Amino acid sequence: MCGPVIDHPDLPSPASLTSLGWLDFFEEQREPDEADLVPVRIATVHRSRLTGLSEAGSVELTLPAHTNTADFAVGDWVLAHPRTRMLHRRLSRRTVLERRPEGSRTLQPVAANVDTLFIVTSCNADFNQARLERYLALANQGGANPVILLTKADMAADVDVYRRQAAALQRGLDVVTVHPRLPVAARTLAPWCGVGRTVALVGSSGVGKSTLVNTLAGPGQALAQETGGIREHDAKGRHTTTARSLHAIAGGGWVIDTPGMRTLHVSDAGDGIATLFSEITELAPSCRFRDCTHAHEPGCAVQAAVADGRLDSERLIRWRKLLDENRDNTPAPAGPRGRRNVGR
Ligand SMILES: Nc1nc2c(ncn2[C@@H]2O[C@H](COP(=O)(O)OP(=O)(O)OP(=O)(O)O)[C@@H](O)[C@H]2O)c(=O)[nH]1
Ligand SMILES: [Mg+2]
Ligand SMILES: [Zn+2]
Repeated sequence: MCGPVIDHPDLPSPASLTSLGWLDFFEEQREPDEADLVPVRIATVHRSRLTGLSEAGSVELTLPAHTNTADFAVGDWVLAHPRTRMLHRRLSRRTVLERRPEGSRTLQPVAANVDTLFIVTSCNADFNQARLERYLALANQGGANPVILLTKADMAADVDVYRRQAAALQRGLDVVTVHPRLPVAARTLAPWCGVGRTVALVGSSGVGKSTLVNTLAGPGQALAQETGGIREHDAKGRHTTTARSLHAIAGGGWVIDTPGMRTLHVSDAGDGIATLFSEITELAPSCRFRDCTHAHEPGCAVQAAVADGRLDSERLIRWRKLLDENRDNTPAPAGPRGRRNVGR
């Protein structure tokens, strides 16, 4: 008879459900006939395999026929049979980060049950306000708290310029400078980490995500994440990480590493965009016309804010562009009302 534990050198050792991030929110989803099943947190998702963590340790799940592993995300909670390790079902997610891959019709979950999304950018040519806004929309939409991490400050002339630009992207947004290779980074990020909490790292290739994972995991980490070099002449990273994975943080909590994304297309993110551009969406009710597009109408409160310098005209342009892209990418709901109103 084999027990529920399979040793995976790349996965951490046993932990309590609470320390794995289990909450009443998940417990309440258990049906009476599911009392004997064990909760497992998904740690890696492969084409035909799912690995996870249970109270007993690392688990390789047995998958029922016709399981589509693409329906699962790192960070998901599932119920499984304790002896056969047979996957029973996935529990509803508290938060989910989803993107639509180029050319795909369906959203793909990037990570689930993430409390804080660390959006990582280096202080060089990678820094791009429009790209950061896309990540912010993704976090807002999925229910994760976004924090901007500025890396490679040691190679930038004036970090404050980047910090100011990042902080202006969303009201109340935290912006933190970290050096991913230095142990002090773990202390800097401690306010968002801790027992039972989950953070995820997203951003372009080469900005230092995996380096930061290794620093947060500390010297006890079983298998370090591979980190890459960078082509310094154009500041573009190579893609070193190729899959998403869950790692234990030395001081408690979990961090999800993701591969660098070249482009992030927004779709189904109307609410996330409205939160991101709240200074614009909050002005709209003051416009003379209820269906004001804030482009050319008289009595437009948004245009008035641009005119007197309260609102950056570039920001208005980026808002419009993101909203248009979101509308084009979001399938219209069935029914007579046609295209979904995405907040304009
Ligand atoms: N000078 C300096 N180098 C850094 C800093 N952060 C990361 N690096 C280096 O940048 C390179 C790329 O780091 P990775 O951690 O592999 O980047 P990544 O974001 O995981 O990249 P992908 O896996 O391709 O998405 C490594 O050589 C790091 O040591 C920093 O703050 N300063
Ligand atoms: Mg990486
Ligand atoms: Zn208007």
